[in-house]
Amino acid sequence: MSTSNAELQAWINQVTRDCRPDSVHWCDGSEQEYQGLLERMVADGTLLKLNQETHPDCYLHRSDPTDVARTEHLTFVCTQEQEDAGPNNNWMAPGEAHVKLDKLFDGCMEGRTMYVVPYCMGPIDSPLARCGVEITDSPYVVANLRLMTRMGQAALQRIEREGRFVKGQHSIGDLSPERRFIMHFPDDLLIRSIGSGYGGNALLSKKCHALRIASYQARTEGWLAEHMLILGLEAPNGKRCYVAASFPSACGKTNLAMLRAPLHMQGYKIFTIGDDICWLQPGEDGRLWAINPEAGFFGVVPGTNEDTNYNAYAMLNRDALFANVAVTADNQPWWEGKKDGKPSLDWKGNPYTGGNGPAAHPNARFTVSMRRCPSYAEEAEHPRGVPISAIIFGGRRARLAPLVYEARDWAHGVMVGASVASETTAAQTGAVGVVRRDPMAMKPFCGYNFADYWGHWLNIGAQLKQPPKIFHVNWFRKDSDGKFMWPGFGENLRVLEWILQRCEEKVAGRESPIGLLPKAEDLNVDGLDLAPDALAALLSVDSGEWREEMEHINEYFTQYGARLPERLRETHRAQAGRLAD
Ligand code: OXD
Ligand code: MN
Repeated sequence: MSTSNAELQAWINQVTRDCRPDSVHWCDGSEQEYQGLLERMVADGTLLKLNQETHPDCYLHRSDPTDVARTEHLTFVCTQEQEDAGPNNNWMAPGEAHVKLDKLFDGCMEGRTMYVVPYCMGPIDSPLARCGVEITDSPYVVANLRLMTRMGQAALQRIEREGRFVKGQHSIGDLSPERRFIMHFPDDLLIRSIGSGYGGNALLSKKCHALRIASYQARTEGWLAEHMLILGLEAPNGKRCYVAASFPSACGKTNLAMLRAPLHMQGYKIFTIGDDICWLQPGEDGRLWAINPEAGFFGVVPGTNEDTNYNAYAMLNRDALFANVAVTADNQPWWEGKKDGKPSLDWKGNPYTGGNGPAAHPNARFTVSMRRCPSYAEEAEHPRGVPISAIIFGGRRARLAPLVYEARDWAHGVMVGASVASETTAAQTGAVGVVRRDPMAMKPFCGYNFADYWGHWLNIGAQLKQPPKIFHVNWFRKDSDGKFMWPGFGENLRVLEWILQRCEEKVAGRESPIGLLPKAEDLNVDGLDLAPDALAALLSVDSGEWREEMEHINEYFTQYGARLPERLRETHRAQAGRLAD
């Protein structure tokens, strides 16, 4: 096959010459092609068929044990000037990066098939959507892309019509962490990734394209590419509004996006539009409009059950690809937090004895098409997207941050987002549970200098006649015994209810130096088994601790030097001043 787009054809020819695959396969995105790939992977052991009676069309991939999470220390943004990548990114000069990568890619596909995968991020006819092409030697990556993107013929046609696309060159190489790099060249809309088959490193459409490259592209084109879920919230009166929420990896975006109303809040419904990435653009009407560029979910499996995420649990029983879960004696997938069955083999395929760590890897994943989700909303296909009423930032913080508060205005909201901190999780390699700054949950994903990014956020706000209100939430506050103070999961709807009421100006907030908190009587806690004083503690602001926090935020902002927007400095100063009063 070939393409009428000369740039695409020339790039494919070049990669073919360099990587020397045995054959080249252009993906059309058909069901037949998908089934063929699955069969081939079952035959060569890349995939294991799970119990087809209980889990029809479900497969398990056991990855190399050194390749189970994103590797941020091997991820680079390669701009001409280091300052453009900023202190938030690892940087390498493009020339040096290409020399290194050219050596690693040289002949790396010998004996393998090279797949050419055109894909579209966003509804195929949406003006907010953008296209890309991933070249990969991993049929497992291709199968995942089929679930995660609109891939194949229609995407290629759009590329041929528009001419512009993001290039992603990927090879699993020899899977060695010594020879693993995930490099981004934003000026060339180019990604080159080698040595990993893990989703965040290898499905280049996701973090590499839809966040790192897209954030850079969005800055030049006047939109935002964010690490956010999108949900539709329908109130008992039938009115729907849309919320975008940003939390660091493995902090419950998927659970919130698919939340099912608990019994006592049956009048409410949540509709899922996306669980990880959101592209936002000011509309002509002065509102902020959002699309989910993805078409599937790549979620964390452990902890998922009927109670924590009813909808996700329901969609995992067919047409799903699992990575690094355990299996039961009758070959059903199993993970920590699953309420039935017991593991027979662990995630590495060894007999599970109970003595050597969890049965499923803590970052075990599922990949499944969005359409399989019972709460999936048709609006996810709307070319124009959905108008956003509220933006929520959040982090995983055992102390300090109250359950919920509202920013005073857009600029204050940008400061709130820019100061997000969270404890690290298993989604990235390295220590778990360490508090680090993760502004807008974009620390691993912003493709350029954070200072310029915050400036861009401020500019976007200035274009909005009806900006969304901005909130901060923390589901993870712990008491002095280390127990979570808030039940979380479905009960988070109570917080969404307050947010909705604030958006509709139905309730007033309580002023505090850090923003507006709910008045205790406005947060519905009927029937909740909260420890005495827990609500007061969850909604309290300790000025002393917050003064310290403002110092830490200031130290963090100082790294960005003169590039830090003055407006952000002022907003920080004003909040520090309110806390000092
Ligand atoms: C993800 C992540 O996989 O953030 O979504 O790591
Ligand atoms: Mn994510």
